[in-house]
Amino acid sequence: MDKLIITAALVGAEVTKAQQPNLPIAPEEIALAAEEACQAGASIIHLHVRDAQGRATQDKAIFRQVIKGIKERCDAIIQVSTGGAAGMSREERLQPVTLKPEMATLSTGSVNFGDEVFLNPWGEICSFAKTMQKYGVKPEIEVFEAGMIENAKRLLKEGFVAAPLHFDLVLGVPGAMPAGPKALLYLVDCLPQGSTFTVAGIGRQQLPMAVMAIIMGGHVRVGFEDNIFYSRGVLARSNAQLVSRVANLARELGREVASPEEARKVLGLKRD
Ligand code: KMH
Ligand code: ZN
Repeated sequence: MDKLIITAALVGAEVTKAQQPNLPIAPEEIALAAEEACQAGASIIHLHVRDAQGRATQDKAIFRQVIKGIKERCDAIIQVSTGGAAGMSREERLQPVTLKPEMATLSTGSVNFGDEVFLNPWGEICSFAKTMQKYGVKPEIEVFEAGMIENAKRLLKEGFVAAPLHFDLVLGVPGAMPAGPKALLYLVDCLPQGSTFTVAGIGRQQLPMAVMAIIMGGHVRVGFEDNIFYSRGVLARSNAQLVSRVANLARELGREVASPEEARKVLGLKRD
């Protein structure tokens, strides 16, 4: 098995400071949280940013500032979100890709997302993929429902993305694919041969899904974007605390944790 790549999804678009007082929001807070997560074993930072009021934004200037801060502090692979928040326009969502980060997310279908709809029609998916090709950014294909894997295969067939693909299997978003062992096994079974995958369990499913991913040879995403608790009713102290638990579990289970440089090799990333 490859060494375990841990992605830290530090902030997301939906969680608030009222729900999780340790949520990093300001650019310096996000950069510091990235450094701590990296020290705890994360090799990818999945990045959303917020404006001065704490609202989700895809503002290029804020992404630039946060990416600079992270790069000054650690060597993690930066993976910008192109999902942003439900309801954002294609142009708004694509802004951080033009900064040429090493990776960006690519959601390959539409899905109910809590009370909202996260809309990704086919034409827009192609245009996101084309923009990533243009800027030399490796997509992480975000899968919230099984049909999204079929769209990824179509992208591959039509030349919008190149193999080997890397997926993030997100399980447990309210209104989307529920989390559980059978769901995860099914999704992994659907992946094109040679793909790598990360598993992101939402809420209380974060930990059990992470353990399954470790055992199955997949990779793991944790962080406040997906789950704000350490255990039932107990808020996590930091993103790093969640990363650290997964790193320790992986070692206990006999799986080593990848450094950013080792993660780049597994994912076929070339530094610019
Ligand atoms: N906030 C969600 C609507 C991504 O980062 O690309 C979409 C999302 C996916 O978070
Ligand atoms: Zn995200």
